[in-house]
Amino acid sequence: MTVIDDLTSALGPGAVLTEPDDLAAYSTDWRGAGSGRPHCVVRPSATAEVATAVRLCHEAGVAVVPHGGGTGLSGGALPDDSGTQVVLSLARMRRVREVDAAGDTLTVDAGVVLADVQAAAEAVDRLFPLSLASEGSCTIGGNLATNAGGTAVLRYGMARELVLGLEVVLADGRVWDGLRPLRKDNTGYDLTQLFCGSEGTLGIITAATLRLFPATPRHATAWLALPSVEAAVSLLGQVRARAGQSLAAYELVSREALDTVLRHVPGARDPFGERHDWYALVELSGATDDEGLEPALEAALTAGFEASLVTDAVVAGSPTQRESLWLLREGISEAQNHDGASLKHDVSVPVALLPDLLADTAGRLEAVLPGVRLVTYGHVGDGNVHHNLAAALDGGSDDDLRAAAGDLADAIYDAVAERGGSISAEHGLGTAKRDANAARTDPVELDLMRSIKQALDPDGLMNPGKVLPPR
Ligand code: FAD
Ligand code: 2HG
Ligand code: ZN
Repeated sequence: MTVIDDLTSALGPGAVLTEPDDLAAYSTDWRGAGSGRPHCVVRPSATAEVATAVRLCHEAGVAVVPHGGGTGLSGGALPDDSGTQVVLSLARMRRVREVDAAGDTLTVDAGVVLADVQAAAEAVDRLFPLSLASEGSCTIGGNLATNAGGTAVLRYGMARELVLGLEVVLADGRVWDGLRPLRKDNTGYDLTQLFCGSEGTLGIITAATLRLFPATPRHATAWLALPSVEAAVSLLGQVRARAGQSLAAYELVSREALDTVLRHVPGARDPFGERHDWYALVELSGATDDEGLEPALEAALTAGFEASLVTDAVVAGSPTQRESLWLLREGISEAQNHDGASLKHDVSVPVALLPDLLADTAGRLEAVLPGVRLVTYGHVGDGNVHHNLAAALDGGSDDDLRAAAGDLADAIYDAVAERGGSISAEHGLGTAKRDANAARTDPVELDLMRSIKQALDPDGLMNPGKVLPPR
């Protein structure tokens, strides 16, 4: 019996895909930037079926690659080219298991799409604050496995800060039930946090108990033109001083990034008549009308204009206008998919060092590939920028860009390392950033990670080749 026969007889023929047409969707990622060859795709519909599938693969010595929404940007959900790895899709595990409005928790299957998690919270007048442009496709299991960030981190934290408990299928097929809705629980090592950000290399998340927050249906949103990244960082302080906990998002967009959206996203429109070098999207949010969101935003903008930190501003006057401002920020990643090759670098440094990092890398990148286009944007409030690179529009070539990819990445990563930063702030390592990270990580830290991997997955069958380089 092959593992396909075993899986088919245990889970039924409908749960195992083997036809080339069916496998195609699991053979490439959202960007079309990576590829792999699945042996088959197994689609369990419940935790017990995930456990059975993983146990059968374990017994057969076959590697398992978990797959959520397939929107990850580091190649983590792709099998390798060997044609021997089984992709395990959580797409049929879409059950909202329990909503506890009194306890402010929500328990869901791992395959529930993030937008549906948000909607389940909204249905009981609560907020699940994780917010990504991919929220209509990514799954909560994938979000936790990558410890996703997004636009609400400065107020609510990364995905790992939004989870209280997990249910996980381990490498040998046993199920760990850690679905505890407790806010306080000091009973030993924090296993829940161990699985967050582990990118499917330690086990398969099958369900999660999540934290809910008070709903924030009121918003005050502004799109600002700024003279520099220094101004963006200084203005952040001004906004914080006036908005306090109401500050919900503070996003940076370079002119190159805005131009990319304007070229490719239908309905996108530059709110200003003039061109500017930098833009910020600032949003305050709250529960009621009497929280003074508009006055706080106005006071911050007035201070910003007086200190020459802001050169122009538009404040959303309606939900539709708010959406159109957000489109200019959230549309960037999608727009880049239609704008030729893009080398993605998702880096973070302490926020005060961002201006210096961007100035320094601009010079280093120009020295490697004259004219290279810096499509920079990101979550400036968290010190996290997407320092994406594209070929010059006039005369640049994607081939030249790709040929210089290694040197361009080194230029960015060296500058980041010199400032104590991270070369993967929120997208994880997968295969795309695995080696670059290992080359820059303290050997003691790498050893600790290898020990954890060895303890939880001694046969190396859980998403092998991701996060840690093969020995
Ligand atoms: P997949 O892509 O399917 O998988 C990602 C990784 O998690 C893989 O290693 C996979 O093996 C593993 N995995 C998936 N499900 C499980 C599971 N149940 N158990 C164990 N391992 C699992 N990321 C951010 O952090 N911030 C952003 O702002 C952001 N914006 C994005 C915008 C766009 C347009 C796109 C396309 C992506 C964006 N991302 C962002 C990337 C982000 O990582 C993913 O969108 C999301 O977190 C991945 O979820 P997924 O379900 O698609 O996971
Ligand atoms: C974002 O912030 C995402 O829009 C995607 O993290 C970043 O595509 C990217 O590089
Ligand atoms: Zn991002």
